[in-house]
Amino acid sequence: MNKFKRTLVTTALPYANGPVHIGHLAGVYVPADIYVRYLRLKNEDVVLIGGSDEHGVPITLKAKNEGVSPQDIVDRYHGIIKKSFEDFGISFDIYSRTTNKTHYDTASEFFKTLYDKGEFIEKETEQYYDEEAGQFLADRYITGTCPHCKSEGAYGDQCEACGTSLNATDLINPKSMISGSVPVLRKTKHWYLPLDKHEPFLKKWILEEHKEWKPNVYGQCKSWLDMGLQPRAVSRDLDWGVPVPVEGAEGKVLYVWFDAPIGYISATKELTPEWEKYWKDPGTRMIHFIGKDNIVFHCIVFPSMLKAEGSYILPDNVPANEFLNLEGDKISTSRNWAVWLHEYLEDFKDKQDVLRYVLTANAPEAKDNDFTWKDFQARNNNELVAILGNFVNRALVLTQKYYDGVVPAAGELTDYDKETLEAIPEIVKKTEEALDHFKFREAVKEAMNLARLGNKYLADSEPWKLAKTDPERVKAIMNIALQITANLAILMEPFLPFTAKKMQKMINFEGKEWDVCGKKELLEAGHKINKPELLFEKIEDDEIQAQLDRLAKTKEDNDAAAKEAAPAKENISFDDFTKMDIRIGTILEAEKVAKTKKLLKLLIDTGIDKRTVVSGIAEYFTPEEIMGKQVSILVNLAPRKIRGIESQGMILMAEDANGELIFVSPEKNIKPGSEIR
Ligand code: B3M
Ligand code: ZN
Repeated sequence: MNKFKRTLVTTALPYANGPVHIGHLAGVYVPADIYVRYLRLKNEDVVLIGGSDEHGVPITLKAKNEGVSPQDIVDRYHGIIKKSFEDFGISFDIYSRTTNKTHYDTASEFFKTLYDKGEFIEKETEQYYDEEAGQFLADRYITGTCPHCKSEGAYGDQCEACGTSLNATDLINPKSMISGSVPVLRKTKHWYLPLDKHEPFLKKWILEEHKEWKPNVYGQCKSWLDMGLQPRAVSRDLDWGVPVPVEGAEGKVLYVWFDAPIGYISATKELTPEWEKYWKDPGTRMIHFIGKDNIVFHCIVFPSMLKAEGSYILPDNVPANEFLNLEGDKISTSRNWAVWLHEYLEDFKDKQDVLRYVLTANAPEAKDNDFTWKDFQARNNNELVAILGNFVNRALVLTQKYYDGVVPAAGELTDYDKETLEAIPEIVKKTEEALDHFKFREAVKEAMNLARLGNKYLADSEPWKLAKTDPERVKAIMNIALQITANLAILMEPFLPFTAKKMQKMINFEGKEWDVCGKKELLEAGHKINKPELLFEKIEDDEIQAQLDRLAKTKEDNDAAAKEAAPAKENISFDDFTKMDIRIGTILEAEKVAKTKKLLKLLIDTGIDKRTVVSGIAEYFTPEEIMGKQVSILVNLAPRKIRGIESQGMILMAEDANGELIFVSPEKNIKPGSEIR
């Protein structure tokens, strides 16, 4: 039935330069985890491999910006990412990282093998060099004017204004982002993987032998192959990464996309001394779970590397997902437009399965999809609570009530009972079929259909009305409801592992395997179940509103940041400046000026005297919250009357492009009257 003896499942290694968000989970890790849990329940030999991708230019840039080392950055985020995956029950057999020694050795050796086999071509090209900083510049380190749309601030690899991919040498007026100096062209040598050489093989292997791959994956491969492949550089002039292990390659490292997929191999090595059987035995089926932006690397580049090496197997399938958007906009780390996994758990404690469920039911399998908080709430309240939770709770509570928690014998069955029981194995079969084909949306929908079936069965049969009049009938109904519950406790495990564990505990049905699924008599008469607890709870409107408010605030902040700062004013002399007498003062009293919206009357201790100042800040601050605050005050501004009150001076405020006001206050308390200059 299956020509494979074991399965190796890999998940894209997230860059360790930020935490992970719902897009990561929906696109890669939840589907991979569902798949692996399913295979494990079927008792198959399967390993789930993951880890952090800790190389690449963005990590070095972030380190530079923060004034720390790249290692500091990746240590920080590797920890956060690993914890998030654990919290969400992503059941890695190993979650490794690409800065460890095993990986350096493995990547280095892999390169060396290809090098010795003559699988690379060496090319000398001209690349930008920063003479002040004394280093070659990665394309991301260079900015300039875009040759296409002429906008400033285009990067050496891409203009973000018009979206064109660029070569650094295309930029007009290039500037190094490290020193700000004008870079010069210098000769440098690199190693290239001649993808063109592998093209005939790839065409046959993908286009002819893997027609079953998902249409989005197959289609992307086809268009790459139709365009024709070019040699790709596999080394970079950079000081962060795996050093190129050949003589004369000082200051060069392996390109991050060369070493990262080898990370899958290194992690397997760390996991087990038998790693080779997973990577080299044709009896292994290798599956890469990735997002759509990684397709070319996993379907074309990495297979070419493996093929060139010669002793490795190739992936059997690459079920890449499309992207998940958030409330209609692309998820973006730099714009903070995301639901971060660690933050989700602060707000929705212990609700991992709710998010897993929503992300699976709405997974971006065939096209980009949108996550909305309203949909999240609706799926929780109308599906998890109202269908699955409600059914299981009813079945268990009634069993406690009528039979003290002991499964009753079914006795005689009606046609409706038999039909209901017949439906169980059918639903299980459909769920399996969907899982086998990486159709996780469909799979979870089928699994929920079993809960729907149970819910409808109980609602139709109304055992609570028959308790007195027809106790034999009630026994049959409750027996069937419990068989459905037991089936659900296994069927749901790949999707909702935390909930399934709870269910299994509640019905005293732990440690079972997938093969019991679909059976009509999982719980024998006389089997004792435990006390039920609620599986899910309603999510209220205010919880959802809080999330929407947070996103609205992010939008506002982003808009404000995008607005230009006001243009600079004309120069003044130092004398002009010293004419202003600016001091620190303390607000002693504050009250609203009657019949105005904006004005507060303040009494300020200026260190020289105590004086009244009228300030237009009432829309931003209440009198109570600013009492006692230290502020900056221009004390020699000529007094003027505002609404009949003499204002003696002016409080200094900072105002952003959106008109938000904040005080300019000393960093710590200082004596009133201290001069600002
Ligand atoms: N780190 C890109 C990404 O996170 C890259 C994946 C590597 S998989 C070997 O999208
Ligand atoms: Zn442009």
